[in-house]
Amino acid sequence: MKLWGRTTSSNVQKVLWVLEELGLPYERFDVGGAYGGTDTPEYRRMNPNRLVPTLQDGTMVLWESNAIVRYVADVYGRGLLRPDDPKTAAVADQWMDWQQTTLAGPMSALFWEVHRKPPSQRSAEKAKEFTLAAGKALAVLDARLADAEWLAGGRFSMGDVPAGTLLWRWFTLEIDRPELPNLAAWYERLSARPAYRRAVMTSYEALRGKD
Ligand SMILES: N[C@@H](CCC(=O)N[C@@H](CS)C(=O)NCC(=O)O)C(=O)O
Repeated sequence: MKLWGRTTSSNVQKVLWVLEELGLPYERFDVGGAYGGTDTPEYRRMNPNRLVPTLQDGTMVLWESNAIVRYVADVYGRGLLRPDDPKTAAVADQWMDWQQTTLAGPMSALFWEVHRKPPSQRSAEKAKEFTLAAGKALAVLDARLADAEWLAGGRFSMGDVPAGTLLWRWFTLEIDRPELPNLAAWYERLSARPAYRRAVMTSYEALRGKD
């Protein structure tokens, strides 16, 4: 497989994580952010949105990170990433959609405010506002994780990947985090996975260099 996307993108990290989780061979190309390369005719033909990630698997070309995670789980990770039971798979799907529609917005606003913006342009007030908004969304995860170890139930699955990817940022940014004990315990479980450490827990120094 071929993956286009800089490793500092959380959406690229989701794909890297599932490829690493399944031990699949792949080649990755630095594209996006400071690397550029998303506005060439070749790239636009693969991904008309000019965003990362893009995955190629043989003749198949796919964009939208969660769609890619579902595809990889379906084709290569049945029973592991993609739960066999359709009801459990539907719950995994639900949390994946929730990440895109509910969590990604406030988390992205927060990340830009406290990390990506040059320090002189950051606002403590906005950081507080965005921390509150992200914390409110994450409280929904915390409540879910009071009844289950993983988002789809008793086992790790693709359902944990999109929201789990954003947790590293949440727990390492310099912000005043609300207490969410079930979320913290889930983050510890995620951090124990070598694939998560390799794909998601990259250093801020690396992030700063190539934003
Ligand atoms: N909904 C898309 C969003 C993709 C997206 O916004 N990617 C960002 C990075 S996280 C991007 O390509 N930004 C421009 C760039 O890196 O040049 C997905 O989940 O794949």
